[in-house]
Amino acid sequence: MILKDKIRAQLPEWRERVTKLVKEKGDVKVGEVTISQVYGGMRDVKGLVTDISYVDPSEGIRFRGYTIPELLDKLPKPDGKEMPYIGGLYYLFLVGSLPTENEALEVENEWKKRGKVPEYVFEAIKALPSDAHPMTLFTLAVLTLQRESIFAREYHEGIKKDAYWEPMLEDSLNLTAKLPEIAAYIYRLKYKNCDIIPPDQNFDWAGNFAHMMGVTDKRYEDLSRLYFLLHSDHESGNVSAHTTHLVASSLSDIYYAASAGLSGLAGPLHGLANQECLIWLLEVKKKCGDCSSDKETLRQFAWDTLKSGQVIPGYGHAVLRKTDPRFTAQLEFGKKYFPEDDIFRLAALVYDVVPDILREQGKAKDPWPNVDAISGSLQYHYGIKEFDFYTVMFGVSRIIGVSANAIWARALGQPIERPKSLTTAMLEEIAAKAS
Ligand code: AMX
Repeated sequence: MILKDKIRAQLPEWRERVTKLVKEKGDVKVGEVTISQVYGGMRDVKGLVTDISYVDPSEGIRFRGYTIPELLDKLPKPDGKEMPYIGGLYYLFLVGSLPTENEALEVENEWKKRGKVPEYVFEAIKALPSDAHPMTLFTLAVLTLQRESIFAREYHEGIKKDAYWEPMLEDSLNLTAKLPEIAAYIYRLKYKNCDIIPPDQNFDWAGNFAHMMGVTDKRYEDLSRLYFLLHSDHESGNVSAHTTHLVASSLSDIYYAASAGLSGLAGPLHGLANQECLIWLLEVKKKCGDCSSDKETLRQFAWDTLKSGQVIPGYGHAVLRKTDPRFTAQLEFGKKYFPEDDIFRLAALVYDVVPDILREQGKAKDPWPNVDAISGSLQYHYGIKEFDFYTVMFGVSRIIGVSANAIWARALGQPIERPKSLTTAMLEEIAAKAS
């Protein structure tokens, strides 16, 4: 397999680089930790390493050094389509360099070979009560697949440590291959009377998802490729990525680790934010129609939201200090294909109005939109109106990123995570000594 060969070829150099850095410069400080950080969710504590993505405060995310516009331009695309193969993105994450079309197709073909979802997964999902959240179904499906883990089996058979990454790669390919079908199955089971659309091998990974969702507009295939690319990775410190890394650091396999990450993604402060944004936009629409002739009403509505103590969903960012390029990529998509869509126009108008209001309010460090400010409105346009499902799509995409990271963490022998905790009395003592 090309992926395995290309990763294996890089490992001696990578391992030497990391060993040398740790051995010769292991005592060099990369930062300090304050009491606010200890009590404040470890915000900005530099304690993790990943070479797959980096969020630059002024530029937004880079994947393996490439910005979003660069990737949308350079990654290989299916014939006649505008958005790239996700197989090509996975290749980039795993190998570190841009794939040729054949290399992207190699990953897509691996996924086709490994895509069959065992019947017991569907049975497990169907056994849950009908009001179970789609994220519960999705997380359970991933966990159910754990019995397939090649890593777990080979570990118990005594595989050598420096080969751990190989079954991790096999497991990750086996898992990611099945995600589009599992997700679309959950959607059709819950919202379309269990009228399941089987996969079609003629589609690429993301196109097949669009097909199985039952969206007839062919453009939705491109939106799926775009969506899965944009949500795939975002450094290692966010909840889904960090949880996956933490769990995998105990040498749990990717099924255990990714399902834990998905449980974190299901929280309202993380993967649920996109649905909050859409709900807010729908409230705006109820209040002031399309607002296009009346920005003042929109302004008033935004101020009312702030004055009632709520945040404007989709605006602000922990790291970025300008418009999130993942927002811009989706805005461009909507402008190109459905500029007249009501909700999309409203999302675009909010972008004209809200940053000034947030600046005037003076609290948010970043008044600009993040990825969530618009993603729901694009799904809404194509008829995916069941908000609860949006986080499942986010999860499909996020496992691309976290599994790539987990393979590399294992290849570089990253150890079990074990930060140290202190008591409040100890922190008070440290504070007293410092003053
Ligand atoms: N509307 C109103 N107030 C906002 C705001 C917004 N969109 N964004 C930040 N603020 C406020 C904060 O609530 C905070 O107020 P406080 O001092 O009274 O507690 C103050 O501005 C400073 O916050 P910050 O340092 O600028 O932001 P942060 O790094 O603490 O948080 C984020 C970042 C995204 C959680 C925050 O901007 C926010 O709540 N935005 C709205 C919700 C949202 O879009 N969430 C998406 C999260 C992304 C994801 O995981 N999917």
